[in-house]
Amino acid sequence: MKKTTQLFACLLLTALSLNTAQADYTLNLMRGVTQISNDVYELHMLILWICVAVGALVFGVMFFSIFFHRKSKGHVAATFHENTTVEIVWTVIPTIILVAMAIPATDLMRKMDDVKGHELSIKVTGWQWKWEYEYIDKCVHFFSSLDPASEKARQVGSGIDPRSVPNYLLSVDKPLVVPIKTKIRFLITAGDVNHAFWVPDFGWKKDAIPGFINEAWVSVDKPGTYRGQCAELCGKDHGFMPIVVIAKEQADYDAWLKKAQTEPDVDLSDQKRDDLVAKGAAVYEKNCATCHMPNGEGVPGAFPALTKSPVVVGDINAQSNLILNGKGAMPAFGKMLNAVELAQVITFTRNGLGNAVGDQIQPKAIQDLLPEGVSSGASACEANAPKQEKVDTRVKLSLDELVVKGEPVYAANCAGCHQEDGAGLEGMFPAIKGSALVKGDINKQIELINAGKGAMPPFGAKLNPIDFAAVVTYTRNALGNKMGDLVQPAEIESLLAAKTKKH
Ligand code: HEC
Ligand code: HEC
Ligand SMILES: [Cu+2]
Repeated sequence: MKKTTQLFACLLLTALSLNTAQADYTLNLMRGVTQISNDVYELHMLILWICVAVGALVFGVMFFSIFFHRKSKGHVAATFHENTTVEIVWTVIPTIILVAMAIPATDLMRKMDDVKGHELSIKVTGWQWKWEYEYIDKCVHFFSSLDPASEKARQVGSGIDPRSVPNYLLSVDKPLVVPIKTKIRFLITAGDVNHAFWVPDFGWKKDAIPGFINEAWVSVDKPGTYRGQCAELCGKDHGFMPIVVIAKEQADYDAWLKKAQTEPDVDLSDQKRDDLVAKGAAVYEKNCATCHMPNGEGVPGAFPALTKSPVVVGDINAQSNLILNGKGAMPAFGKMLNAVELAQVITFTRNGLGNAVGDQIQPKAIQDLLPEGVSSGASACEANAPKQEKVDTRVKLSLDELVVKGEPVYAANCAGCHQEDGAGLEGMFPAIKGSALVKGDINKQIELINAGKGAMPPFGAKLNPIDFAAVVTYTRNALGNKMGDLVQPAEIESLLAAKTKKH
């Protein structure tokens, strides 16, 4: 008896404290911020009141009978067994009640599942332990991780009082931003283990399962910041992958989208030095080894050695600036590689190729070195967009016109290796001047420039047909060559189209 009293007192106190001590907590479901979440709330209330009515009725009859027909009053229990009428009644009535409850519930579940007519699709991928968001066809893609303030405070022995951190464990570095009053479809999946996407204000929770795509949708009624969490135990940092959705008015969202589209499509979070070095080796191999040689010894007189180079063992920001902006024949990589690749290759040159400076640069620091508004690497938009802008290849150009157009294309794309005057570099890059290939079959030359060979990069996907035709014609009629022939953009286009079809 004493135990029961204590239990009841305890429950009562909990209920009271939930209700009053902290305004953030209430006993009931929240209404949320969408039509569906409101419908869920209404359905929940409807079912609750049906349950209350059934409970009141059943317990009412029971308590009435127990009290008014008790033995001490002289009542004697009936002795009948089996009563078909009673059994039918207590089967049929609950069945009717259940069916009556199932009708609105099914109707609402169908509405929740119906993504027809969505105006925006966002792919959500759960990772250990962050969320990845991709705005389909909008060229926006980013990762969202626990915000630095919570991250710092959560470390064991950080000495930071979590209560001093606003929205502790419920804020992120890059929130998901959506327009209000727009039907948004979420395509939810996971990259490693099971997670679940849950924003209570949306009125639903969806599993994120590797290899599966679950759908859900939302149309947020009013602007605001809505917070949620991963709702599936997904490993040791399950509690540290919150979700933050910011709903904005259409105009504000459009402005945000425009800005987001120019941001680089990479995960800028910090990496360990060993990882940077390991990945940087591959970036170096692909982008730098042609000139600085695979082991970093360079080519005397042409390309400086990186091994023991004063630039490489010197100030890391100065080195980074040189690699971002280029110098003389050294190309500017700020626009060719993304911030992550740049951080990797720079850290690699300082801790590989016979150097051991022991420091590193992180992708975020690279981003900061770039001028305001310029972002390194291809943004999601550029990466998704067709490689070449559409040009009209029906134009017929004269030989002189092609040569004039070809000169800047050569300077921008070829001179770094073959030199401005086409003399090439002994033993490294063949001369264009007097080259057997340039003096030979034009189709063979087109093939080489399209597909590349050895250290010669492929240009088929990089140059549009007009620039391609111009640079080919330029090499054959300038830089000391005088073939007198030309190729038209339309021919390049059909040659390259025939090539891609064969594959
Ligand atoms: C097309 C050839 C070429 C490629 C490709 C190239 N570089 Fe260079 N690099 C040069 C030249 C030429 C210089 C000398 C620039 C100057 O001082 O005028 C140079 C200078 C440097 C220097 C300064 C070295 C010193 O001691 O002065 C560093 C560091 C460097 N490059 C790193 C890289 C990295 C990293 C990559 C790949 C991401 C790369 N380079 C790709 C040609 C190239
Ligand atoms: C990163 C350095 C590099 C760049 C940039 C480059 N090339 Fe080359 N190119 C080479 C190398 C290396 C070869 C030799 C390939 C082989 O035969 O293995 C070559 C070969 C050639 C040849 C054949 C020369 C011969 O006689 O064998 C032509 C023509 C040529 N390149 C034209 C171009 C044009 C046009 C561009 C610009 C659109 C260009 N290259 C850009 C490195 C480069
Ligand atoms: Cu998770």
